[in-house]
Amino acid sequence: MESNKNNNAFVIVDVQNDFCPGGKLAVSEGDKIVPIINNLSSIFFKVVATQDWHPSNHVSFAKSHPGKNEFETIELEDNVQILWPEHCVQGTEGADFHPDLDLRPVDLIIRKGTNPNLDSYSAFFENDHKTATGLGYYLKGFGIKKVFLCGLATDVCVFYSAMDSAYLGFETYVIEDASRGVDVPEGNLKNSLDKMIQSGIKIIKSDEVKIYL
Ligand code: VGL
Ligand code: ZN
Repeated sequence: MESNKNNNAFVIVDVQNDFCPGGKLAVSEGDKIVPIINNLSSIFFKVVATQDWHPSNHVSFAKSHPGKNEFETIELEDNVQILWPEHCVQGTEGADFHPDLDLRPVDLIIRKGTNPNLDSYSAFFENDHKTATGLGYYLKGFGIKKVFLCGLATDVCVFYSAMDSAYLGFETYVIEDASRGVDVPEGNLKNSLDKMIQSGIKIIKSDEVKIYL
C-alpha cells in the first residue's frame, strides 16, 4: 500500500554486513531488523538508505593509530573519536547492504564516512557537524516534514542521524524494533534513547508507524 501523503520519508541507516552477526563490527541481532524494514519500506513517500563507506586508512579505525586499541578514544581537532575495528571498507563485502534488505523501494543511497580524516555517524552531517551529506537538501526539496529512521546502530548512526533530523526541523521518529544498538560504552544505548526523547524525537514501534504517517 502506497502512502497517500507525500510529506514523509524513511531513512534506513547502515544495514550492512559488517554491522550484522558475522561482520567486523557486529551489532547483536542486527540482522533481525531486515524483515521488519522490508515490510515497512513501501508505505513511505521517499525511501533513503545510508551506507557507511570508509577508505581503508580511515581515522576511525584503531589500526590507523599504532599503539591504540579498539574501543579506546582519541582526541581529534574538535571531537572525540572512538576507535572501531576496521569496518565497511569501500567496495568490500562487509560494506554491502545485508543481502536480504529489499533495495527495490529505495530512492536514494547516501554514502558517508568517505573522508579519511573525519568520521560521519549522521546521515545528514559529518562529525564536524558542518559538512553536509546533501540528505537534508534532498528531503527539503521534496517537501518532507516527517522523517522515520531505523537501522544500525541505534546509539551511534541512528542516534546522530535522528538528532540532526530534529535539528533540521523535521518531525522525527525512530522505529525501535527496526533498529539495534551497539551499547559502546555500556549504558550508551539507554542514554541515547533518553537524549532523543528529550529532543522531541518520538521512539515508536513498527506497528505504530501508520498512525503517525
Ligand atoms: C557506526 C560505528 C562506526 C554505525 C558506523 O553505523 O552505527 N558505528 N561506524
Ligand atoms: Zn563507521
